[in-house]
Amino acid sequence: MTDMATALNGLDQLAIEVPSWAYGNSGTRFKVFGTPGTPRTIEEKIADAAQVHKLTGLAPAVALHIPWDKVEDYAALDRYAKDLGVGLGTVNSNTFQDDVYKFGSLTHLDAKVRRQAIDHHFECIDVMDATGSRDLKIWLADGTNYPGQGDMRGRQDRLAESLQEIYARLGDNQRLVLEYKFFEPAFYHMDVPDWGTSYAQTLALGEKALVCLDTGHHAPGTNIEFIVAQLLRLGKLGSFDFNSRFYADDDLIVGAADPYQLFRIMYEVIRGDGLGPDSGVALMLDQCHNLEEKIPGQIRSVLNVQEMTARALLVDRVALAEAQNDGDVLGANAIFSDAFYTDVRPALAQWREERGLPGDPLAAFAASGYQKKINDERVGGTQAGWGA
Ligand code: LRH
Ligand code: MN
Ligand code: MN
Repeated sequence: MTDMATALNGLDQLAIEVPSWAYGNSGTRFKVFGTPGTPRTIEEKIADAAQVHKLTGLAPAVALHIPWDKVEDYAALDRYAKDLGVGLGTVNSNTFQDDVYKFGSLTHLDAKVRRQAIDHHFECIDVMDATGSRDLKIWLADGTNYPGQGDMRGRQDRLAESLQEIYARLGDNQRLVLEYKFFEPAFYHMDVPDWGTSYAQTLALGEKALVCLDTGHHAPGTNIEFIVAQLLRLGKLGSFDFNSRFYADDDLIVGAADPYQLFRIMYEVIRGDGLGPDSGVALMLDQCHNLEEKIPGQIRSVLNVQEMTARALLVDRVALAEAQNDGDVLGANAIFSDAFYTDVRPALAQWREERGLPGDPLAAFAASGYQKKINDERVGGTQAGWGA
């Protein structure tokens, strides 16, 4: 196995974007439970996100969702975030909550609806210009519920045209990432259901268009790390939305359901040079905390990503290649899984302390009094939710 000190050096490359919406209330279609201290404004969401970074050193950027995080002055919001020690990251568009998009947005039959959806993306690019954000993330709820309901092929053509207009608006240092999802809210077909569709659409646009992989957006049993390896090979992996799932798009704490899968994904990220600020791959969380407190929930997630990255860095790639070349099936598998089964937690606590961070960020948060402070302060107003 690679020695621990060498492996942990690689962790300095790790930076994870947290989503603004993780700090608001969320739930299922049955109930959204309120939580004391929940932010009422984007400024309060950013303040909470800053706590995650302060205690872990892992989460220097906050992703925005427009119009959920709409403000008058985005440059001022960026300055506010920087004063708290974080930056503003990916800008997510939203064409999934307005009545006008009932039958689609960028794919809609009616040119007026497509125009409105394209203009919304132009507005998102204006936000990026003000915040200095690099990435515009597009996830579309577009699709149909019944065979025959729509012309799937015509919808692909209209999608390509709409994306082309949006792409043409991007600045030199800006990118578009197209997220796919195999079902929901549409149940027969989604217009961007899989990485192949996202790849084909972004390839047609050009090199500033890339694929976003949300780990909760595949059919059960899908080998996600294979998709990661393939997209990195093709130079088309732009970003991740990390979360974990038992059944569908559960949006649970990253690594909670299947830490081994997270390890395998991070191994392919490292193998494909996808780790680090210059890699062009943005590691983002996309989560909802329905029952648990949100700030510790986000801390748990970024720590899980760090822990599985550390274990993946432990894989002895030279020995693994030798075993693979020798056709040593069990030997190769043992080298791979030995790294996974290594407890890196004591070494990570030390790694943090060496960097002036608390060895146990969750305990430090509990001891900080921050939760009590916001519970007391944030009374009145409307708690932000997933969608507000
Ligand atoms: C869709 C999705 C997409 C949205 C977010 C709120 O399921 O993953 O990334 O922007 O959830
Ligand atoms: Mn997502
Ligand atoms: Mn999702």
